[in-house]
Amino acid sequence: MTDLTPGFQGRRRAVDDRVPPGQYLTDDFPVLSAGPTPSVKTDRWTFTVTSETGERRVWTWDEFAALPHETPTVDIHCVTRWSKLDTTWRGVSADTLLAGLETQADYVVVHSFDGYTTNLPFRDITDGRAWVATGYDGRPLHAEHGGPARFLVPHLYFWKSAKWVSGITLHTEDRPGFWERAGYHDYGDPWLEQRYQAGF
Ligand SMILES: Nc1nc2c(c(=O)[nH]1)N[C@H]1C(S)=C(S)[C@@H](COP(=O)(O)O)O[C@H]1N2
Ligand SMILES: [Mo]
Repeated sequence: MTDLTPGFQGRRRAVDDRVPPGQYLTDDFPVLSAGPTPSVKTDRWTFTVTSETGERRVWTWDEFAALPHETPTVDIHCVTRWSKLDTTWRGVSADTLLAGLETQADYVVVHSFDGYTTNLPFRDITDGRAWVATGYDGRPLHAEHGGPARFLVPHLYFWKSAKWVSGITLHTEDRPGFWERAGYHDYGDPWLEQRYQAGF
């Protein structure tokens, strides 16, 4: 392969390094939902953060839209083995939603309007690693992909990125969510292939 330019080799290696073990790349955006797509109207949409002591922060759609937004470009990895590189979203960082909140919580549960839940360590939604996304690829987020708003935690398998998100609750103990109770891994690191729990 001595005829390849260093630049080409460099780019190829960089892409391979971004695909976790057991995953293949796709340019499609598959839709994976446990049930039908719920109709979530923005005029009745709210996002609620509830701390372990019951302190609540609630945003309406308009209040949420007024928060500072970011446009992260990230790679996403589904446990069904597809990965998609350089997806661009628009959303509010979880850091913004949690700023100044008094909490001793070590875990969060993300809640959705369809009843879906998923659990994460609290630290995994801090430091610019999680967003509530309302836009994808320059457009409002399509309902099939979780619109009007979904959670986005790209460093974990995509089932942790709850669609049609309604809020997060903070907890001092771990509370497994929908797929985690059905045998998916509690944490779901794609680089460690944490797909399913032992025993399922
Ligand atoms: N509310 C809700 N969120 C959800 C799901 C769901 O069924 N309901 N499925 C999860 C799973 S298993 C995956 S892989 C991703 C799929 O997101 P996509 O349909 O946008 O590709 O959403 C996750 N978030
Ligand atoms: Mo999934």
